[in-house]
Amino acid sequence: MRNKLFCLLVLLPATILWYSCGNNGHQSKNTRESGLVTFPEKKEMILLTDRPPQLETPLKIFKEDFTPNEYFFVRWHLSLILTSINTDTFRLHIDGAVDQPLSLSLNDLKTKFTPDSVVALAICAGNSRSTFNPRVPGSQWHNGAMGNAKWKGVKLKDIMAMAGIKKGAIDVTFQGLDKGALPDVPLFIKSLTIDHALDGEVLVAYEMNGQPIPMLNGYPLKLVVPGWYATYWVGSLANINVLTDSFNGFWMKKAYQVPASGVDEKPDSLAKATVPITTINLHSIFVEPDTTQVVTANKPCMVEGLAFNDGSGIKKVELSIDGGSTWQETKLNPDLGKYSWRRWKYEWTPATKGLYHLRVRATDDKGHVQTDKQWNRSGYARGFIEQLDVTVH
Ligand SMILES: Nc1nc2c(c(=O)[nH]1)N[C@H]1C(S)=C(S)[C@@H](COP(=O)(O)O)O[C@H]1N2
Ligand SMILES: [Mo]
Repeated sequence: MRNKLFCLLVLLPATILWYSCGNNGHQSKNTRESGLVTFPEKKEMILLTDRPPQLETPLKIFKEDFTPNEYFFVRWHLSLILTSINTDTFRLHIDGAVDQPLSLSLNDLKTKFTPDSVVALAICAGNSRSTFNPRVPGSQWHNGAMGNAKWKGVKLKDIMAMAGIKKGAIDVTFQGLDKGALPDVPLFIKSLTIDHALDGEVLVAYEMNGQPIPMLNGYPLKLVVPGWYATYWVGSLANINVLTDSFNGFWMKKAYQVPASGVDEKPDSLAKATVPITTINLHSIFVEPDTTQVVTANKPCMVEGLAFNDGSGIKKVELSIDGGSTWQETKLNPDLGKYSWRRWKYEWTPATKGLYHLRVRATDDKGHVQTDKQWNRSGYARGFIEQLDVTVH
């Protein structure tokens, strides 16, 4: 079944190429969402690029607690991604500074370890990049390079315990089976510190929302790093390596860097020192009303959206209908776990016709509130207060 589906993938780029013409992110949301495409195991998604596939989830899908697998965003960096795999011969290799290198089959992972699961938001560091001002290069995502799912698999800590970590271990690297089209393209290898790898929260997942992980999302195994940007969530994971040095690969030391002082810098004074991006920045977005919806005076309109962060809890989400002069608290949906997004709602009945500037801001459990303005050259970790302009008829 998977093999057949993925023969299609080879043919697809030619047929969908024309969709990508002009899909450069400069259009309004409606235009973007009219150029929807389908890929194997996926429903209608917004196409950013086809080789490698970068597919964005349409905003309307975010009215659910969990993002269905067939709508879950897709982001690969390297062109040669896995399109089929022999699950009988596939092995996850654990090597390096370990007492006992391991070679685990999918069956080993499912039978030799206690399963664990977590509800966690996967969000690309570059989510919402297209809305940075001044604009920045990179994949021009709107808000749909994220999704909330229940991940099931094995604790990385348990796999590490089976291998036995040698003294002096510093970093652990994770590599998938994807490759660049040219030999000098650096392989997609990410690393975590040994302490992080052993924290008991990082999972090697084989299931997403109760199903096998779709091929395009990294079947058969995906590293799940709760609270951290999805750049660490290595898909088609096949090699784990324990190092006694710190890892210096391209995808840690060159790509996915943010200013050492945080995620903020100025276009005319770029930060000199940068560090790898880490945890998910506090942010909240609007999902409804969307730009196609007609809002009428004296009629209730449901304003709703999402708030999320690194797992430090969402204390409250406030909405302003007057551009930030006054704020009211919204109603939060039940908490699905600290690494989940949190849905919020507010029933708004505009009294008069006219243009309203809606704003949303979240406060975390430690009392941090979203900031007013934020920018960095890579368009990462967007976290500032969003505004939605609504014309009431
Ligand atoms: N093997 C591999 N894993 C990867 C990537 C990749 O290019 N190759 N991209 C990362 C990035 S930047 C993101 S945002 C997420 C996207 O996961 P998804 O495609 O399942 O949504 O995968 C991460 N894991
Ligand atoms: Mo990403």
